[in-house]
Amino acid sequence: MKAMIFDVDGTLADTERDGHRVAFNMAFAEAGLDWVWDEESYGRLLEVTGGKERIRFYIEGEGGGGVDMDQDAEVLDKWIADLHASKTRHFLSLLEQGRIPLRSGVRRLLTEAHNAGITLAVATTTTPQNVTALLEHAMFSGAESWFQVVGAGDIVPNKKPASDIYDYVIEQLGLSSEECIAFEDSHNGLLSARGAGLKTIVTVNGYTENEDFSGAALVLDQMGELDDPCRLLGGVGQKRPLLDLEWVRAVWGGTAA
Ligand code: XBP
Ligand code: MG
Repeated sequence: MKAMIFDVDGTLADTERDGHRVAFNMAFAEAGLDWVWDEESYGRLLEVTGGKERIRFYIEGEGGGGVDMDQDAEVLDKWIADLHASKTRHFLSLLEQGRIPLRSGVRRLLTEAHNAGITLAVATTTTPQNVTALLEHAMFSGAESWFQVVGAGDIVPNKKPASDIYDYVIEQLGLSSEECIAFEDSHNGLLSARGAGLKTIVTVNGYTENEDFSGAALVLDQMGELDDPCRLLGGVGQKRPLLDLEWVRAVWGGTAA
């Protein structure tokens, strides 16, 4: 096992409910829109990955939501991109305020892997600046330097569940999919990683816990800490208190029991 490739939203941190969702609503209010994405409806909107894609999905689902759907496609694209840029500004400011911590066990596992000389990488749908800011504010200043490749956002044509972002990261790493393992939190993310031929460990969260994770090598509620142990939800493995490098290697090698 040469590399560990991490999803960001929902996997490294619970960014969606108290981060992205809040930032979308702030951008909507700033733009004078009366759209409000509450916790429940946002769960349904998460079916579509990518913030700009999610806004478009919402507009289409709401029959326009006050937006003229017959306008020139380029004008609509620009309007969505501007609204999304405002959302990103608000999201970055939430991160800067330290409002979004890493999930349980994330810092520990990243540190263990880094110290063991395992290559680390990111494969995410979110905007690249969001990754930089999350690592900077939730992990430590300069933490992004631990990651050899950060594959993010519009760098590939198709977002998750397409495998494009994982294919891109694997290629940039100069490795084969057999030499890597992926970490995801969602069905869409799992499909993306599996599509790229990666064994995948899933740590679920409140929005994804009831999704279909067939094909995952291991499903846990979280990576966990000794005083905040993880729960085994699926896949092969015996009850262990936390996801450490030894367990990851065993899952990757198919020897976890
Ligand atoms: C993450 C996403 C992203 C974020 C918002 O999915 O779907 O769209 O919700 O980020 P994954 P942007 O964890 O599967 O990569 O607004 O920057 O797109
Ligand atoms: Mg995710």
